[in-house]
This record gives sequence, C-alpha cells and structure tokens, in this order.
Amino acid sequence: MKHRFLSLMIGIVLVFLLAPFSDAYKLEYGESDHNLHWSSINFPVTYRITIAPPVPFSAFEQAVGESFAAWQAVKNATITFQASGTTDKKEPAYDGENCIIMGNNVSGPDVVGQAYIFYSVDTGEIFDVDIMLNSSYPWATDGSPKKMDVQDTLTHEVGHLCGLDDLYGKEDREKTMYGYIDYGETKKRTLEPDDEAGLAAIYPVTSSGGNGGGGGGSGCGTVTPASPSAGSGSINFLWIFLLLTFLGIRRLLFHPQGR
Ligand SMILES: [Ca+2]
Ligand SMILES: [Zn+2]
Repeated sequence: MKHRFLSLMIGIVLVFLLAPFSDAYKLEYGESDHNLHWSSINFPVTYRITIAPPVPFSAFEQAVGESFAAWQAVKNATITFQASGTTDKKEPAYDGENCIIMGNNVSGPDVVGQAYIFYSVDTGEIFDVDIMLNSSYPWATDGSPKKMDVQDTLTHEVGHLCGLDDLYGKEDREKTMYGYIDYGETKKRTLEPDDEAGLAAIYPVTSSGGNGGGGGGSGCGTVTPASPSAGSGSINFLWIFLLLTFLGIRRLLFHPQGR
C-alpha cells in the first residue's frame, strides 16, 4: 500500500516536472499579445519563387509547391496557398509579396533557412513573410546526403509563415517544427500530428464550416493593407514588427527571435 502511494506521488511530481517541457506545438507571438496568424480574407496566401534557385527551376518549384501543399493538406485547418509566379528580389522586404529567395545575408553562418515575418503587433495579423535559404550551403531536391534539402527546409519555414514557432525538445526531433536541421535530412517534409494540431489551433474549422478567422486575433477593426509598398498613408510602420526565425544546422545553438 505504502509503495503504491509512493509511486503515485512520484508520478504526480514527474507529471508536473515534465509538463512545461513537452509542448506539443508552439505558436509564434513575436512582440504581440496575439498569436501570429493570417486573416482568412487573405486566403489563399500567395507566394513567389526566386528566378535564381540553386537547382534547376522546375525541381525547385516542385519542392516549394510540395512544402506548401503539406500544410494545406491538414484536414482540420483552413489556410490555403497559391503560387503566384516568380520574383527577382534578393532581399526580404515588406512589400506585400511573400517571396522564397536565396541569399547569405542571414543572421549567422549556421542559419540554413530564415523567415522574415512582418506582422501587426496590435492584432498579431501577418502581412508579409519572406523566406531566405542560405545560398552558402549546397542545395538539392533529392535528399543528397551532403546537401541541404529544399523541401525539408521549406516545409519547416512555411510552418513559420503560418504562425508556428520552433521546438527544441528532445521529444520534438521528428517534428517539422524542430528547430535544427542536418545535411541530407528529409524528415521535415512530412508533418507530425503535433505540427498538424498546431496549424489547426491557429486556423480552426468552425462548426459552421467556415473559417475561424485566425486564432481569434482578428476582427478588431484592423485595416489590412492591400498594397503595403504603395506609400499609402494608412500604414503606420511603428505598428508593423519584424520577427526573424532561424533554422540552424544541428548542435549549434541559437537564441531564436532574441526574446
Ligand atoms: Ca515580402
Ligand atoms: Zn525555425
């Protein structure tokens, strides 16, 4: 009897000890009180692909498309995406275009992929996300062991584009939102149940079959800038914040988002 009581107590203590370290998924907040999310009025979220990819364009385009498709396929989440042509941009910019670009002007040499998320600190609404793949690394689309896989990296980065944050726990290693990557890795191409649950938490399917409006953070009368770069006076740049997320090569530590 005494034994059973003791093991029960140990069990309870263990649950309390472990609970804070075992998030199934994590939402991005940046500096906002609201979790970062796209408003459903901007569905499908469109994206442009660099005209200068590190592998043949058709293979790159295919890998990018698969990355977005993995998230769009989540059954109980409403966000959708659409390819919208190419871009010759080389740097991230708050310009109303979500661009997949190559470059090595990233936050450190160990950063393989980096997402630039422009959002409203008042509502958490995301307006623009650019994703940069570090051009200093060798890239492939076939899981080559000594190269970085485009689809693997981008599926993780599109998770950020949707509003999901990195995970760093031992138990998170198989998840797409795990914050480290390695050469030849392809396991992030496919979502784990926790990745899907995270997306569904941000973009729930409501009982009416419609869209939940993005984490309940929208609907506060915020005006969505239709064309943020047009020099419109309706945008106060003080309200638009930039969140950087890093996908680092394995075993090298980063402090994500500096917060
Ligand atoms: Ca942009
Ligand atoms: Zn990340």
